[in-house]
Amino acid sequence: MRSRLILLLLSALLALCAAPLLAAAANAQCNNSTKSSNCIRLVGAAGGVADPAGLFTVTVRDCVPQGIPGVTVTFDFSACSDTHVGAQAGQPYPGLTVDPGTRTVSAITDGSGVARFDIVGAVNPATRGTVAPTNCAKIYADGVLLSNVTVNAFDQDGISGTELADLALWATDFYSALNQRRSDYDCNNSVALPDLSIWAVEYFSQASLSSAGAYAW
Ligand SMILES: [Ca+2]
Ligand SMILES: [Ca+2]
Repeated sequence: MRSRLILLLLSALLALCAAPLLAAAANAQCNNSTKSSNCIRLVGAAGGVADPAGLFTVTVRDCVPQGIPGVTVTFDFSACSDTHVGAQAGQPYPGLTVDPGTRTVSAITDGSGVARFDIVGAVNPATRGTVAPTNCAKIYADGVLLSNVTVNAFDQDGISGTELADLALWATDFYSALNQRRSDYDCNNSVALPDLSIWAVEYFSQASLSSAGAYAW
């Protein structure tokens, strides 16, 4: 009787230990994770607060599907040639970790499996001659590729936040007909007048009055 009880206890203990492993294995087999948009907007800040126009969420779920807390969600911007991200000190949004070496920005999922980003960044004037492709940024969850997103930025020169000089640079993209994704604010792979309308709303919001003081790359 006693040995049977011990066996039962051991079985229960093994099941408890195996549960997280099984969840991790199951998660590798199915991807129920979601993102808030197909494009991420790099923004400025005002009064020490990152512009809410740049808010982006990634929700990491297992096969149940249920949100997984404590997962490191990472944006890899290394293939996004014409934009760059502010250095760690210039990222007021809480919980972001900038790695200049790998050109990544990471955040940890909360109790509901949600990782939140609001990244200060801009078009890089030094590489403006390049055109980053659609879906240049990769999103990883604990190192596993989840998805890709396109990157745009209201601040076209990387200084003084979103101001009229940026509008002039946006216009050069508009007239070039190259459909640079950096200037495509409604995320339809085309630079057109509706994007100008979105830029104007952003400009008058005055939520991106300042740029990053320094850039991570
Ligand atoms: Ca600017
Ligand atoms: Ca567009």
